[in-house]
Amino acid sequence: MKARFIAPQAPGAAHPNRLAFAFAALLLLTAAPVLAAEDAPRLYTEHCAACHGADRLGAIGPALLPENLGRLKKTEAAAVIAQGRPATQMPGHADKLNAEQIKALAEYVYTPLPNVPKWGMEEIAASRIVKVDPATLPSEPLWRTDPLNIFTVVETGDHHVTILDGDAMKPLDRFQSRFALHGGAKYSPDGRFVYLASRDGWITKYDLYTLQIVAEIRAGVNTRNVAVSHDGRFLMVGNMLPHTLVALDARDLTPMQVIPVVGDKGATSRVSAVYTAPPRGSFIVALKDIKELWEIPYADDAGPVLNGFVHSYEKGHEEGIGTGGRFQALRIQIPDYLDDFFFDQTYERVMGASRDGTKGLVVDLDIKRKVAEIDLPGMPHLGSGIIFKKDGKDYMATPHLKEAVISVIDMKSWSTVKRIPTLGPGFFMRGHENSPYAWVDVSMGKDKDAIQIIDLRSLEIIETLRPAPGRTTAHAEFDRWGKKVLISVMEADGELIVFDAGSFAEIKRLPMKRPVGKYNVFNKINYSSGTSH
Ligand code: DHE
Repeated sequence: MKARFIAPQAPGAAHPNRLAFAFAALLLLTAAPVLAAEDAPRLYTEHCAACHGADRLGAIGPALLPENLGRLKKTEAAAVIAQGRPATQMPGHADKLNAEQIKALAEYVYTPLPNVPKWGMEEIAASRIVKVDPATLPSEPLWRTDPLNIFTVVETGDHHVTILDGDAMKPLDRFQSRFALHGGAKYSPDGRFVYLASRDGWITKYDLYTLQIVAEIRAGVNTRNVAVSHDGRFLMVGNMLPHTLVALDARDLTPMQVIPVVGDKGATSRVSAVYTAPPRGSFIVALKDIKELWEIPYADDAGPVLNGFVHSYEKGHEEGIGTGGRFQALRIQIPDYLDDFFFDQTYERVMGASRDGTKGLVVDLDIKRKVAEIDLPGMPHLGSGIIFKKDGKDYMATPHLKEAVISVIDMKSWSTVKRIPTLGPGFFMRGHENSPYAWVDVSMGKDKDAIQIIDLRSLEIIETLRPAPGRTTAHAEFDRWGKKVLISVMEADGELIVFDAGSFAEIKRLPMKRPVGKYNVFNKINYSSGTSH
C-alpha cells in the first residue's frame, strides 16, 4: 500500500473536497448520460477487479455488492471512486476516469449479482484441509529459544509469514500464507499455535513448535477478522460476506456453527470486528450495518443464553455441527454503528466509534446500554489504542486515521485530557508495561517515513525517528520484556528494523517483503495493555 496524504481538518468536519465532489456526483447521477451498459463491466475489469475481485466478491478490497455497500450512498460511492477512501488502500481514479465513467461504475457496483455464492456450513466444511492430525504433534518445540518471545510477522508483499526468534532476532521459518492476510495474528493461550485470517476468508492454524501448518478452512467469502476464546477452545470468525459469524473448533478448525448476523428488525449486517473478552468468557461483536453490539458467551456455564443446549466439549465437537445453538448472541441496542472498538481493563465497558461519526460511545456490557460519549472525531483507530497508567489513573490513547493527533482519554470520566499533535494521521500505536514510551506511526500523512515516540509520563513527543527516509514506516511491536521495539518498512523491498526501546538506538535490520503487522507471543497471550487484542 502507498499511504496517501490526507490533509488534517477540523474535528468532525467532512472533507470539503469530498462534500463538493459528492454534490457534483449527485448532479451527475441525475443528469449525465449513461454509458453503454457493457462499458461498466469493462471499466470494472480494468480498474477495480485487481483489488475487489473479478467477481466483485472482494480480495484486498471489500466485496462490491449492493448488500455490502449498505451505509454508502451512490453519490458517496462515486466520490470514493474519484477521490479514493481515506485510511484504506483505495486510490482515487479521477485522473484516469471521466465523470461519466465514474457514474457508470458507481451504478454497476449497486447492481445485484445474478448469483451471490452461498457460503454456508456445507461449503465451509468442504473447504477444510487438515495437514497434520493435532493428536500426533510432539509436546516439545523443535527449536531452543524462548517460546514466548517469538514474533509472527505478516509480509503482504509476497504473501508470506516469517516466524522470528525474538531473542536472537533471527527467522525460524518463513512460509507461504493465504492471499492478503489482515488483522492481528491470534495465539492459543499457551502461545503454541497461531491463527491467521485472510481477507478472502481463509483461516490458517500454524504450529510454532513444529513450524508447520496444521489445518486451514475457508470460513467466509470476505472476512473481517478472527478471535480466539481465552480458553483456547473456539475461534469466532466475523465476515463481511456473507453476513455471518462462524464458530470453529480450535483443535482442527472443524466448523461448529454458522450464526447469521440478523438484527432485531430482520436486517442483516457485515461484521466490523469480533474480539474475545476473557473475564466474561464471551466474544464481543461490533456490526457495520445494524446499531447493535453483540455478546456471544462461550463458557459452558453460560446457561440461560444457551437455550438449554447441553454441550459436552469432551464428547467431541461433532454434536455442535449444523445449525445447532451452541452459541447464542445477546444483543445490545446502541445509538450508532460501530466500525471499531476497544475494551476497558475490566471488559465491562466497550469504547466504540463509527468511522464517519464525530463521537465515540462507551457501552456498558452489563447494564447493556450506552453510558457515556467520548469526544473522538477524525476516525479514531480504536483497535490500535493502548491503556496506560499515569499518576495512579488509567488512560487510553488512540491514533486517528484522519487527524494528526493522539487522543488521550481519562477512563473514569471519559473526557479527553489531551490531544497530542503528531506529524500526521497514523494507523498504529504500541506501548508496554515495562516501558514509559509509546511508539506511533504517522503513515497516513506526508511524513509517512516518521515514527514518533511519546513519553507517557509527560504526554509529550520526545523523539522522531526516520530510519528509512521517504519510505512508509509503521506498526511498532515490543518484545516480551519491553526492551526492544520492531518497526516495519512497509515497502515491497521492505525491512524490519529492531530498536532498543530505552535508547531508541538501532540494533538490527532484517530484509522482508512489505512487512505489515508483527505480533509477540507473550504480549498477545497476556493481553498486554500496550498492544491490540
Ligand atoms: Fe486493518 C487490524 C479494519 C485497512 C493493516 N484492521 C485491523 C482490525 C480491524 C481492521 C477491524 C482488527 C482485527 C484484528 O486484529 O482482529 N483495516 C480495517 C479497516 O476498516 C481498514 C481501514 C479498511 C480496510 O481495508 O479494511 C483497514 N489495515 C488496513 C490497511 O490498509 C492496512 C494498513 C494494510 C493491510 O495489509 O491491510 C491494515 N489492520 C492492519 C494490521 C492490523 C489490522 C497490521 C493488526 C494490527 C495489530 O497490531 O493488531
